[in-house]
Amino acid sequence: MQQKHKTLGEFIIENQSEFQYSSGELSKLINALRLAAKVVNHEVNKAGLVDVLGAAGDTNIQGEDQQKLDVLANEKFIQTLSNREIVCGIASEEEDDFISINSNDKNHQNKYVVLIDPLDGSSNIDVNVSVGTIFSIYRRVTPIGTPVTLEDFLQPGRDQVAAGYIVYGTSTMLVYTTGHGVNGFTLNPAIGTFYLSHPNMEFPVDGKIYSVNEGNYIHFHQGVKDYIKYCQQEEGDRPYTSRYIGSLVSDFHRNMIKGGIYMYPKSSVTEQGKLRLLYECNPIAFLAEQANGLAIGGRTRVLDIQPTELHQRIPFFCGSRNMVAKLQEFLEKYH
Ligand code: AHM
Ligand code: MG
Repeated sequence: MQQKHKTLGEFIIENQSEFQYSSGELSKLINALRLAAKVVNHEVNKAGLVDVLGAAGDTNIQGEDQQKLDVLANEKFIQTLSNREIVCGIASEEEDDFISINSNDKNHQNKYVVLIDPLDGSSNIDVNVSVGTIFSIYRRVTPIGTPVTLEDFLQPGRDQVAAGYIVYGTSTMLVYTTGHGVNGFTLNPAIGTFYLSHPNMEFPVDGKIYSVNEGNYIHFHQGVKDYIKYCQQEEGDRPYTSRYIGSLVSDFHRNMIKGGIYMYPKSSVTEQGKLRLLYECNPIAFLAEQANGLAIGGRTRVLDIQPTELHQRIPFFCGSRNMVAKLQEFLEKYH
């Protein structure tokens, strides 16, 4: 049994043996993400001071250009991972192409690539609503010591070695999995340490919350429309409660704790859906399954989709097992 009040650092060391490839490299990598998370957390917490410190695009008193927070978060994560030389490649939602680290160095033995959405839901920052960072880690498929290629990043989600998110909410939490369940750590801002606060997180099998941007209802496919109507009907434990923050990490986090379903369907205006397979859907789907939930992209299991491009979008549904299964019944009716 895991004891409470363990620090994230202690937890990583104690659980290193569970990593399939336990050279300590993955532990170092998660430690680096933890460090970057603290830096970004500090910046996100200052966001309300933007009028005092200067808005993005302005020049501050030291003559430095102010940056948008999502650009800054992107830089912090990339810098931390590249400077510590613990990965061979990074792909980010904020970058057009992947970044190869020391790709010409034959002695470079690092085997992991990281895919990251540095600040998801960033349109929420201006109104002081929670945002998050999402990360996904794979073992490269090309030989160690050679430059990484697109193939190293276009792996199906089921091959993830680890995935997680940081939610910058009323408190800041880092939640991750290495394929052995999901654990959540809360930052004590006074001393800058993450503590294990949510061991073995699991979705309740049933839930009563549905999360979807209902403003787009008219554009949804019939199966999704019917499921939404089902959620609203008065019968048994329905109608369900509607909760939508518009920040995937926060909506997912709440639903995992309370029981619920998150939906971002494709529609007549967004034919592929909105969310990105590699930076958002795969890591969240890995967490969902590790927490005894389900994640589907249309009718397929998200983790089985073979990616074809870095910034690919898919329709995305995830959450409590019975809720996703019910939605699937509605989707099947129209196929
Ligand atoms: P982003 O990567 O541009 O921040 O977009 C992703 C976000 C998710 O966090 C959120 O669930 C969704 O977009 C909200 O989209 P919408 O405003 O269309 O409902
Ligand atoms: Mg995003």
